[in-house]
Amino acid sequence: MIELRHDWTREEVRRIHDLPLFELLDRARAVHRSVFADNEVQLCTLLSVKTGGCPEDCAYCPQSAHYETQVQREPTLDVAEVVAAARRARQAGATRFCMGAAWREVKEGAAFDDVIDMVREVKALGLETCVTLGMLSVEQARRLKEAGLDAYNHNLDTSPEFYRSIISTRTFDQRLATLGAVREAGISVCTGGIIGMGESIDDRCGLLVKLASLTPHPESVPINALVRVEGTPLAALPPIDPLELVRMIATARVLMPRARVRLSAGRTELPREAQLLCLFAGANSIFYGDRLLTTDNPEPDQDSDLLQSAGLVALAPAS
Ligand code: SAM
Ligand code: DTB
Ligand code: SF4
Repeated sequence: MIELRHDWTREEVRRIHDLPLFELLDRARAVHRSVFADNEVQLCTLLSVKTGGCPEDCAYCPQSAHYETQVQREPTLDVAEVVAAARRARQAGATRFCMGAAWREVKEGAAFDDVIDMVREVKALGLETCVTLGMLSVEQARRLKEAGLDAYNHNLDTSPEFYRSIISTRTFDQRLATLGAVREAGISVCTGGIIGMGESIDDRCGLLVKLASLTPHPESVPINALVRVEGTPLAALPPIDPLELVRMIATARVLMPRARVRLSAGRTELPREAQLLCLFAGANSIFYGDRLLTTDNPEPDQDSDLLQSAGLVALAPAS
């Protein structure tokens, strides 16, 4: 029996995070193998259904209207285009389709009605559905649930203290409130964060404490390495050491045994051995497809090779 705890302290988490690497890997692997089939990786495909022009000032984000980046503001995609992309993703082997909108929050109206239709139609293809639309109310979450939404992504991003130096236009508590609305509507919670934004190791542990304090634990925890985008305030930061990502993933795995931990943004800069080490350490999902929302992801062929080279298999659709 694995114990699920929600009361980890930052010190305890730091001790786990800082274990000798092989000891940390052993602990994470033991937890991972007690919950999941060892060689299965879920493939998720992302699509930006509304790109750019976002009023929030998230310092990492190329879609914020506060920064001059290559990303152009675009209208919401047609439902038919989104469904066609979802069909292609399913054909390529993805079992989860995640639609993102560069919104501060969900507003009632035609655009939200369209997203509701997207969810309904993508769900009808037999894919798991996930959306990330910014803040939302319980009522809006209920409408999404009714349409067939499986999961809502809304990241805590970093520790409550460091959060303030990354985003000024909304608070950490507002993020928690949205996650509460998602949970209340019976939608599964996808929430994680980003490393490489200049935060300390304690900040990373602080984020993990907050994620693990959610009761129940989030079903899905994306761990992103910052994609450093020209024009954003974080563009000139140094890249992370890949082993930092390995440690972050392994610690998340120990704290949240049943969560699907997702090796998310930042893989184009990670050597394949480092990616495999992340999957060894407890990640069991990747984004599959050559684009994330607005930035590059490895080519599908490369990813197929990556999995094959290690004898990993893509998670089959739930029957
Ligand atoms: N606007 C919505 C929101 O922020 O909740 C949804 C879309 S937003 C792009 C989803 C998540 O992508 C962010 O919370 C952040 O964690 C991640 N993200 C955005 N830009 C990133 C970057 N440059 N590198 C790594 N992760 C990033
Ligand atoms: C998450 O944690 N990572 C994904 C997904 N949730 C929505 C988004 C990554 C975005 C990377 C930057 C971009 O492509 O715009
Ligand atoms: Fe907007 Fe989301 Fe980007 Fe923040 S992360 S600027 S809320 S699109």
